[in-house]
Amino acid sequence: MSRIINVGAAQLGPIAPDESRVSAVNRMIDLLKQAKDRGVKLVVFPELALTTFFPRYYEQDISKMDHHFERGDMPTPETRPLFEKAKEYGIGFYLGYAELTEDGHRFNTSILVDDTGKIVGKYRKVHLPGHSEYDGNRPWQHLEKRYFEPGDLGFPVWRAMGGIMGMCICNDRRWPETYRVMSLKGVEIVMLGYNTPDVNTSAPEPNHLRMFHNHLVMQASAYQNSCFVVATAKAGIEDGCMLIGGSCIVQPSGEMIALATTVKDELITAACDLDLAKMGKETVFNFAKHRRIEHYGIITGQTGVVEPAE
Ligand code: CDV
Repeated sequence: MSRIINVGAAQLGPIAPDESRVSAVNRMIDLLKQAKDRGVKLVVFPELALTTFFPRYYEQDISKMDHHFERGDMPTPETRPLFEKAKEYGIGFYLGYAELTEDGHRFNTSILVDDTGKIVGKYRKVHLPGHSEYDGNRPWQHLEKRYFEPGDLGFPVWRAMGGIMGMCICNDRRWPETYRVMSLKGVEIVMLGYNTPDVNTSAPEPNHLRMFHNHLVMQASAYQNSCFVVATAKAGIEDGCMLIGGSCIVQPSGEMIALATTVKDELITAACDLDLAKMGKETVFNFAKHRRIEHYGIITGQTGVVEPAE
């Protein structure tokens, strides 16, 4: 039986601070329509896809940011039309949003909805970049450590739509542990959304490296874990802050098989043969045969660097 699944990365252009959820959802529904016309069965939307990338703004009282968060279960009244359209089209999707739980916890979250409209999985961002206090040396803030708690769900994977699916969010894509934990559970497609400013505001670095590193980490990780990576940006100038595009679909060889060419709303697609993931998992990256866990303990036993004595 064929294990080919048509996948789409539905990049969004900028979302202005005053743009409504309804408007963002309508833009996503337009991309879903394109996906349907192109025979796509699974669409990946960006990180925090319903709002502007609000961690760039400082608020002393974090509850003043709560209007950027979704409360209660998905779908909310504003997102319901997206769920309904996707179900009507028989398309599954990944959606990133800010989650405020009933007991007051705030997470940078994504969900996976299958092609029947059922929410099959939830992920909460583990690697939160940036800082928690106002930093006057930056042109804009990156306050994810202020507004979110680190995810408490680990890196689960799910059997859905004929494959083994996993999720992560933005900065997670830079960490090899993210993919390795999921690939130890057999992941075949890793989905992620991102918001990446084109300037590194924490240290001087040529701007072109932002796109290079974006692709470098995902191509290397797809190869080393023999899986597909479907990565979707929110891109373009949001309230004066430029976010890179470069949404892409990477196959298990590490090669890119689709790449966005704009920093606007744009759907890219690829037919992903999940058996390509199987091949690497059974040969070069046959973990059961080749991994040497007796030498890897330090990876989970130690967080920071401990250099040898002088
Ligand atoms: N949203 C993010 O996690 N952005 C980070 C930026 C701050 C470097 C990223 O890793 O792309």
